[in-house]
Amino acid sequence: MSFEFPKTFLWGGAVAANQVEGSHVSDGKGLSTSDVQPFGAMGELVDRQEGDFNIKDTAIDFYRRYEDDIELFAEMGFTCLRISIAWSRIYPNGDDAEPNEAGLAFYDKVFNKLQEKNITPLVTLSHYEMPLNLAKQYQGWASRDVIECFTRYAKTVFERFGDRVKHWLTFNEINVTLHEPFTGSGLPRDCSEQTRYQAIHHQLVASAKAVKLCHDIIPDGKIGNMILGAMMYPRTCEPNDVMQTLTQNREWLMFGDVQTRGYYPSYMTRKFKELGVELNITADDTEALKETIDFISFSYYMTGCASADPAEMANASGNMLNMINNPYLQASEWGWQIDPVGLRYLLNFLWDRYQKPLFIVENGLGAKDVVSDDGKIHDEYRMAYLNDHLFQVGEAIQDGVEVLGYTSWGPIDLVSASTAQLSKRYGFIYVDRDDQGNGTLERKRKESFFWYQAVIQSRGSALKAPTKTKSE
Ligand code: BGP
Repeated sequence: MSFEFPKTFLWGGAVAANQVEGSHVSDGKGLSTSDVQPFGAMGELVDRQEGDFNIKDTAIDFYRRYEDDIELFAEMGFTCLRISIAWSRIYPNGDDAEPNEAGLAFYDKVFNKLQEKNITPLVTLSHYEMPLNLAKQYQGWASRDVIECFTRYAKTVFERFGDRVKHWLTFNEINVTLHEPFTGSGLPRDCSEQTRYQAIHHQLVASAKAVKLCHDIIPDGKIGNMILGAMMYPRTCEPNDVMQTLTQNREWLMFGDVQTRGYYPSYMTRKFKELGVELNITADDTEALKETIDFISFSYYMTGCASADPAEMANASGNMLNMINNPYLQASEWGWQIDPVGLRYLLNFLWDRYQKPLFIVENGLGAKDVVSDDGKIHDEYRMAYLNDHLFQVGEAIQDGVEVLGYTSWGPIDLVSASTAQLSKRYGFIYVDRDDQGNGTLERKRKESFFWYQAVIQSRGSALKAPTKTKSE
């Protein structure tokens, strides 16, 4: 590709606290909702007993190894690292009057290290976790009181880190409550639509309030939302399939619509009516929602198809979502359908709809890597996947879309959010640890490490016209 990405384009990777840090009760941290999900977001919850194994308790030990890991990211040429703050490190119970200084001190060290390496932090306030106490005592986000707990937390971290952190995101994949209510909102899986949408409403209000706080406390800061970008295509061109596709896409677009426009889109009125949902929206909520985000961020792993035919929908699957397979696409080992062109399509679609800068904050291939006899990890399938996706990002930029940056998911192997496996590897850096927790935790550069380094160094001009992926 002869095209060079803009000089300001941010290149890097993305991780989440509960999937990398470990040290789940160190230095005053409280238990989080993630700490009681040993089988991942799609598994059952457990009441923790002393001695129970949860791979996230140690994860990849980023809590103690962050300096070396950041050195490796810097060696690859990262200009950006997306991390999340574990809310329960700062407010162990969520409703504490005072923050936990040791938790704040940890992130001080991380941000100082990033500053030393000239890596711009992009920080998510809540990535698939909240203090467990809030889920247990308050029914999670179903409670309006949690808005205040969250804004207290947001204010604390903006005031403490605002001098070094200028880029923020509110809730990771804010639409996830529709699919995994405990992961998204601390709610039971079988909660009613009324509870689920009220919790979502509270999150949208909390997000808007955090946006306002960020604007007030960090005047040169930028804050965005984060959506699971699950673009659906019609399974056929039969008009009812096309209409069904619009309906399903609106399930996630609704979040971006509220967060960019400051009010609910009109199509939700009918939807709420049909679901029998009556939201409690106060005058203060309506006012708060008016504070809109500065940019839109999203994760992108796959696309799927929608159909108006219930028999077709019965075969739907896909990462926590209801998607029919697209016969034109191949899938990863975990069945996630690989669609690089869909990323260009989504970028254009969001740009046309919102005219706000976009940031791809997750994208990557989970695969079972093998350490070869030569001691190396030849992950050519990952390079092919990322090459093809980044190539399409370049195309979108040439289409005129404003793209702020790209942080690949899991630049270092980490624990899977959906399945809690470590063997579902995304990294440029291999971590010696298996799903049972065996291994030295030693880090090793994969072949893709040097590939990504070259791509960043060339500002994308080293990318090649699309190649084939592992599954082909
Ligand atoms: C997104 C989550 C991430 C991450 C990623 C990959 O939905 O925001 O936390 O884990 O998906 O998914 P998984 O880890 O299940 O492979």
